[in-house]
Amino acid sequence: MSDTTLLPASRRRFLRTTAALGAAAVAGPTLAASVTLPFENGERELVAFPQKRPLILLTSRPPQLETPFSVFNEGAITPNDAFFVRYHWSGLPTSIDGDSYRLRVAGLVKTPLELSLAELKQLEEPVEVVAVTQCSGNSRGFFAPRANGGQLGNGAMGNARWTGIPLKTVLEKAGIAASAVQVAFNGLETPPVGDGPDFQKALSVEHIMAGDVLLAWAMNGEDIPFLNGYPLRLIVPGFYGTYWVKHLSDISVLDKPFDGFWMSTGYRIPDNGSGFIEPGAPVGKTTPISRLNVRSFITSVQDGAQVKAGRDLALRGIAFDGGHGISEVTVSVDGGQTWQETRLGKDLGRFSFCEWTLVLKAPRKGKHVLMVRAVNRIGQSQPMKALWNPMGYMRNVVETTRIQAV
Ligand SMILES: Nc1nc2c(c(=O)[nH]1)N[C@H]1C(S)=C(S)[C@@H](COP(=O)(O)O)O[C@H]1N2
Ligand SMILES: [Mo]
Repeated sequence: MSDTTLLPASRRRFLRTTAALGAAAVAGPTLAASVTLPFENGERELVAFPQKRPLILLTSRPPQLETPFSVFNEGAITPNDAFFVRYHWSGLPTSIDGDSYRLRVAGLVKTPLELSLAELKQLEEPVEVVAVTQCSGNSRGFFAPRANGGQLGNGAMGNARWTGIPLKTVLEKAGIAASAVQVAFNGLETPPVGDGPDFQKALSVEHIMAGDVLLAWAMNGEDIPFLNGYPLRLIVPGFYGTYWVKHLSDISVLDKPFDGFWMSTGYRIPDNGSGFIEPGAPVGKTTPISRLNVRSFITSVQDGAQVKAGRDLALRGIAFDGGHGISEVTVSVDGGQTWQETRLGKDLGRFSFCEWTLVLKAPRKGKHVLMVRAVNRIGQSQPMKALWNPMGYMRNVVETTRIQAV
């Protein structure tokens, strides 16, 4: 079977649209529409990439696309064609042949492996996990003082059902050495010549052997879309997106911590327990970013919306955390003075978006400030006042939505 039979229309579309995008980057993009994110210089175009509906464009080379926030009101699972996209380097392969693709496992192993997709799929019974991936810099555009990096709204996150096998299974098949400490991961794309360090990440052996890190080939029951990591990506439930290496091609078992740029310099946070500091304070010692902070959003009303006074208002939204699971979501309609408990939706597992609903009893005429706050099973929650770090990572302030009842 060739890649054209695996991805019949989509691959051809990818090749064609990639060429068109190349021309567009010179002539100015051809656009579906535009939106304005609610911060300075927040004007963004909506652009449709291969296998994607029009998404909010941050950069086209490399592709960086945000999910329009309204998508999160449609359900707990983010559709593949609306799922955000983030890359560090523009050197993407123009096509990937699922047939000749091999996953290499090397380093401190008894038997180095080269596995085809078909072989991987037969190693053991596939497993599924519903898990959120969120870019460390999601919501960076709201940081004040401004943080350098892509000025993202709240759309660099998504929740999908991933199918694959535990990475642990593959490492056991290769036979890792007792001295193994970390495992490094590389994907198929490369930085443009001379431009910088290849995107590679690493996890501890201990983390992988706990069993929840997966090698996934399917997303929401279909092949993973090209821009989300076809044909295989690493799934690291509960961890920020940076570890979820796409187009995974090389796994290397190491007897010491991996020292590549994206672990030793990039994606590090202040090593002070919270990862946040006072604006302007010295960063001090740093540590690699890891688990997702608790977050929650109202998805059913937009900031500044007008609603009917005296009529019940059905509110809904989502909450998630780094894998302990959400235990409570509360909403305030008086700017944080009092809080009402919401009803949690179907439990899709501790790594998933958790939906919540609340019927707001007949709001009085006038302005109201809604707030939403989640708590996870170990009591972690969200700060009332936004916390800060110079990288603009891990934002998780209690979100505020102003409405006017008329
Ligand atoms: N091969 C590869 N994998 C990668 C990256 C990348 O640049 N190259 N970026 C990472 C980062 S920082 C994020 S947030 C997620 C984004 O996943 P998505 O594009 O599927 O939304 O992919 C991760 N995996
Ligand atoms: Mo990211």
